[in-house]
Amino acid sequence: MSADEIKVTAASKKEKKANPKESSVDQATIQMLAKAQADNVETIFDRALTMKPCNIGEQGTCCKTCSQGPCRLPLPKKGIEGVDTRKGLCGATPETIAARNFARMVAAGAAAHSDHGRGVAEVFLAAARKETEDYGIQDVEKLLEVAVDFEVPTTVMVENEAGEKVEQERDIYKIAEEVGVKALGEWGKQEGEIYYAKRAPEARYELWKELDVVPRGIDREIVEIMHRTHMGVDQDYHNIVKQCSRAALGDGWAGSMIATDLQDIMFGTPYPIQGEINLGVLKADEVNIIVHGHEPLLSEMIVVASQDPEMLAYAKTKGAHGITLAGMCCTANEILVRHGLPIAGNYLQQELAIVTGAVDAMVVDVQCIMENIANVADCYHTKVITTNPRAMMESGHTVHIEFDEHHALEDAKRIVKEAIDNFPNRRAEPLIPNVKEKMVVGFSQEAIKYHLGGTFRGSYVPLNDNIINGRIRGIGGVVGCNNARTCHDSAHLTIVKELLKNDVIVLTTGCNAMACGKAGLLTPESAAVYCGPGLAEVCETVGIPPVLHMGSCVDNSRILMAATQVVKAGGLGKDISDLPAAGSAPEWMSEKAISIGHYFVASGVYTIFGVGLPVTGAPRLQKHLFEELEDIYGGMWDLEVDPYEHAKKMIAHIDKKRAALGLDKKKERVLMDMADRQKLDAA
Ligand code: NFS
Ligand code: SF4
Repeated sequence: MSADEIKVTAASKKEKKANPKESSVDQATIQMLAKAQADNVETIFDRALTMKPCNIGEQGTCCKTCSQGPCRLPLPKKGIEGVDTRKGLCGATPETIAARNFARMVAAGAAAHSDHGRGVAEVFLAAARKETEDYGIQDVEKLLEVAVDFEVPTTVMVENEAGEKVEQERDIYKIAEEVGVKALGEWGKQEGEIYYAKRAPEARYELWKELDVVPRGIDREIVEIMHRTHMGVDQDYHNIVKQCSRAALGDGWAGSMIATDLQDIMFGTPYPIQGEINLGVLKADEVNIIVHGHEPLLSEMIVVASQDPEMLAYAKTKGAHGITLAGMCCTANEILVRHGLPIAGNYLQQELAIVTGAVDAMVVDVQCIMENIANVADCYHTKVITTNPRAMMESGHTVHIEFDEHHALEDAKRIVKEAIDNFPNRRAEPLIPNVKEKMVVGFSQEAIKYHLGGTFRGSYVPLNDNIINGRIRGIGGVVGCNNARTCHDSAHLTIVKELLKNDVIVLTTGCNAMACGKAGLLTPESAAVYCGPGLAEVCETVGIPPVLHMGSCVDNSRILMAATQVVKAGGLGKDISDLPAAGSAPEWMSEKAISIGHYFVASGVYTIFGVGLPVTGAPRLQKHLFEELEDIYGGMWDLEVDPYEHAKKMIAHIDKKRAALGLDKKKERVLMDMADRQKLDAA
C-alpha cells in the first residue's frame, strides 16, 4: 500500500475514535491517524474524545494545596450575582486559588526552561575548562558580547617590551570559563539582580526596579512561588502575580536567554538555512532516528554520530542505505536552525511518526514527550531510548542510555548503533506519507539584523523605517504548542495568515514554527501569496519569508532581544510596551507556555492565548491579568478561542500602539530616487 492509498474515513462515533479529517489540517497527520486507527493503535486524538476536561479545573478554581481539599469552587451557572461568597475550607477565595494554580504553572514552566539552561551552562563550563573534547567554542563574537553582559573583561593591560602598557585580548577559553562561572551562578544567586536584566531597554529595566520585580536569582524566584502558594501563605492575588513576574522574568531574561546564548556560542548562532519538514522526511530504506525533546546537548552529538563514516558503513551491513536523523518538538528546532536537519513534526505528531513503522529509534530527553509513545512503539518495532536521568519511562521496552557530556560522542554513537541494530526488526513495510515542505529558517536576532539591515552593516533601522512608513503594520510573535483539545495546527495557521494579510510580520518559535513550515509559510515565495502589499514588498526586496523562524521555545528569548533591538534602533518609542507588537500562543498546552506568556506580559507585550486559560473561574484575578496589568507593565494577558477574533485583537492592539506613536495618519508613500536620498543625507 502506498501512502496515497490510505483511505481517510471517518471512524464511527460508537468506536469513539477521532475523525482524522477533523483532528488536523495537516495531510501527513490525517493520513497517519487513519493508519493508526486501521492498525488498532490508540492515540491522543482518540483519547481526547473519551476524556473530557474537568470544568472546575478548567476555570482554575480547584484547590488541592492541602489535604482538607480538594476544595472546588466552580462558577455558579447563573454567574456571580452580588458578592462572590465562594470559599475553600480555609477561606481561600477563587482568586487566591486560581492565582496559586497559575503561579505554580509559571514555576513549573520557568523550572523546565531554566533547568535546561542550567544543563547548558554546566556543559559550557566543562567545555571552557576543556574537560570534554566533544564541545568547544564556535561563535567567538557572541562569546565576547555575552562577556560584556556578564561583566567579564575581554582584554587585559600588559606591558610590552618597551615598557608601555598595551591592551591585549584575553584567551578565549579563559573568558569562556569566567562567563560560564557567572552564568551558572545566576541560578543560585540570592540577592541583587540577574545580569541580563540590564539588556532590556532602559525604560523597562527602570520600571522593573520601581516595581521591585527584577529577579534576584533564577532558582530563588521559583522556590519562592512554591513557598508562597503553600497552604496559608500568600493570600493576595496581586502579590502572587507579582511573584509570577519575578520568576517568569527569571526564565525569559535569564534561564532561557542563557540557554540560547551559550548554545549559540557552543554550536553556532543560527543564520538562514534551508530545511525540510513533515513525516515525509523519513526514508523507507534508511535507518530513521528521531531525536525528540528539548536539549540540543545530546542531539548535537547525534548529528555528528549519524554522519560518522563508521556508522554509515555499519548501517549498510544491516541492509540500510543510510541514516536519516530527524527532529521532533524543540530538539528539532535546535538542530534545524543550526544544521538544516529535517523536522519530522510537531508535538501532536510524535505518536504518528512511530505509526509510519519506519522509525528505528526515538531518542528522547526532557519535556513534551507523551508517555504513550512507549505504548505505540510496542505496536511497531520502534525502540524508545531515554537519555536523561530526570526523565525515565516505566515501560519495560524502553532502553536507557544515559548521556554524559564528558563522553557525549561515545554515548551518541551507542544510541545510533542501537537504532541501526533495530533496522532489521521492522515488522511490516513502512508507510511514510508523501508529505513534506521546504523552508528557510534560522532567523536569530543577529540574522534579522543582517538581513534587514542591508549588505554593509547590520541594523534594525530599516525594519523600523518600514514599520514607521506603514509597509509593515507591526510585529506578531506567534509561538507555542499543539493541543489535542483543538484541531491540530488549525488555529496556528489561521492566525498567522490573518496577520500576514494585514501586513503584520510574524516571528515564530516552537510548534507554531513547525505548523508554519508544514504549511509552506517559511519560504520567501509565500510572501507574494499570503501577505498584504506592504509586507510582501518588504519580504520580496529583502528575500525573506514573512514568517521568521527563530528557533525553539527557549529561543523566545530571541524575540525579547529582537524587540529590544527594535526599541534601540529608534523611532518607535522608548520601551517594548510602545512597540506595535503583540504575542500569541493559539494552541498552547504546556506550563512552559504560561511562564513564557507571563514574561512577555511583564516585558510589556500584549499576549493572547487560545484554547482557554485557567483563570475564568476567578473574575477579579482575570481582570487583574487581562486589564489591570496593562497599567502596571504596559502589557497584559488576553484569551480568545476563535482564531479570526484572536488575530483581530492582536491587530487592534498593534493599531492602538501605532496611534499612540502618531503613526496612524496615512502617510503618502513617496518613492525616493538617489538625488532625494542624498538631499536627505545632507540635511
Ligand atoms: Ni514549547 Fe517545545 Fe511544542 Fe509546546 Fe512542547 S515542543 S518547548 S512546549 S509542545 S511549543
Ligand atoms: Fe481547601 Fe484551603 Fe486546603 Fe486549598 S488550602 S484545599 S482551599 S482548605
